[in-house]
Amino acid sequence: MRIDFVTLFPEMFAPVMDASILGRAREKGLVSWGCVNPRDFSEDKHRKVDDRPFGGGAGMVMLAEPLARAVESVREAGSRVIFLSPQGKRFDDAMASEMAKEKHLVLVCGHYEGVDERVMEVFDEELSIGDFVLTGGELAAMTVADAAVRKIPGVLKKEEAAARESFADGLLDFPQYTRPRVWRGREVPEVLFSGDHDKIARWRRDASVGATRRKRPDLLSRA
Ligand code: 4G4
Repeated sequence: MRIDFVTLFPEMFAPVMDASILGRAREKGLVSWGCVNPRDFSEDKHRKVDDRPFGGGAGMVMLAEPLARAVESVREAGSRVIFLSPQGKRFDDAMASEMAKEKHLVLVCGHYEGVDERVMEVFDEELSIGDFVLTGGELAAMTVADAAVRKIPGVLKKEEAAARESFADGLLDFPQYTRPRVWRGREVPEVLFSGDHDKIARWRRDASVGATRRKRPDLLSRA
């Protein structure tokens, strides 16, 4: 998969996109990414990318033309161009699974008070990672990229892949334990030492359902 981020702040991306599992995915050739900066497409001698809103009010609005040109410089037949915004459709794990099958994602990051409404037609869809406002779309774009890339076959090792199945069944993860067997007087559940793998699987399923009922009852009614 190829991912292009359209962003005024390209320096934000390498520390996230080249670290840990995403970095390993890139080294393996499973994903490649790059940034395109609307500032490089500004027609203005001061490389201006924003202006004051018509009708007045606080803050600045991103200019349509540099943003459109930046998108058009990377978009190809078959690209999926996604704008991250608080007004978008809520992103979830099922969408991440669909996205993992794409050849080319273009993730567009807004800034200031938002973008000129007329540029929206260059985007295929508008997504939100949750009901909160960020200073810019970069963290939302990288969140979407991370959730999609980890679903590409071969990105996760076998032992890492287990965690994927858990959310896919609509339940929260069961609790995990590691050494020491007793930590500050708190013991690991005995069943995990039983060696009875069916029994352990049943205990984990029950623990998943219990955790979901307590922490996220809204997920249970949907499942
Ligand atoms: C578009 C319009 C995404 C983008 C306005 C982006 C939250 C999300 C932005 C803005 C974002 C999200 C600057 C308000 C960038 N904030 N929930 N900010 N703002 O996915």
